[in-house]
Amino acid sequence: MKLYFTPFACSLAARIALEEAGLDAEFVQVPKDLRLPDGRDFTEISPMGYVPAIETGTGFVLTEGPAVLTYIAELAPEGALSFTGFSDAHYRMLAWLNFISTELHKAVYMPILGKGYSEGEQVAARARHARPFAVLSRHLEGRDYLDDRFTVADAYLVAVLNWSEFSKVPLADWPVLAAYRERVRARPAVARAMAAEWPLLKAA
Ligand SMILES: N[C@@H](CCC(=O)N[C@@H](CS)C(=O)NCC(=O)O)C(=O)O
Repeated sequence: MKLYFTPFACSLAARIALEEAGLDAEFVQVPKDLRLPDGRDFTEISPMGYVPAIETGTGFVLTEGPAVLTYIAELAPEGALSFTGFSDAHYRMLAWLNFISTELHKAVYMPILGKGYSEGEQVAARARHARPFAVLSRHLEGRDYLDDRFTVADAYLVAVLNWSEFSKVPLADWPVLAAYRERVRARPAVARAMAAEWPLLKAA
């Protein structure tokens, strides 16, 4: 499998999932001009030009973070990254993936970190963090992970919370969330994934 990524973007969640599951992959860094090393334009793979995208050995191409993460979770050894198919916990995980995608990634961080947003839009986006952070903080109080054990939803959440300082989203004011991020970052597979991308981010 190939993972198309940008250092420390949301695609970091997919790298964490692959590391956690011990799955092999080729990692292709998407350049700023979207021209891939093989000459293709990245929009031929991901029509919006967004990471993450995966390409399997059989040529199946999948985009959209929550779908990519669910796919990797299904490939992983049973129970490593998700819960059995038709279980309440499985659907809770899907709900968290959607929550992170819509209430945090797109609503809060994207207008701050993405291109083409006005200062007013950035201020409004930053202010939107309080409601989802309060929900998450209440939920994570007394819990190690979003559910009874680590899943791809935690991989996505840590990748998104990583952007807080850079976006001036005040994570330090939310001790439960700050402690959760430290706990997830301390997992060996998460630390390995972040260490792999750190020099690439600095070089970018
Ligand atoms: N709907 C996509 C959005 C992914 C997305 O926003 N990716 C960002 C990085 S975190 C990206 O590739 N941005 C490049 C750009 O804005 O040109 C998903 O959920 O996977």
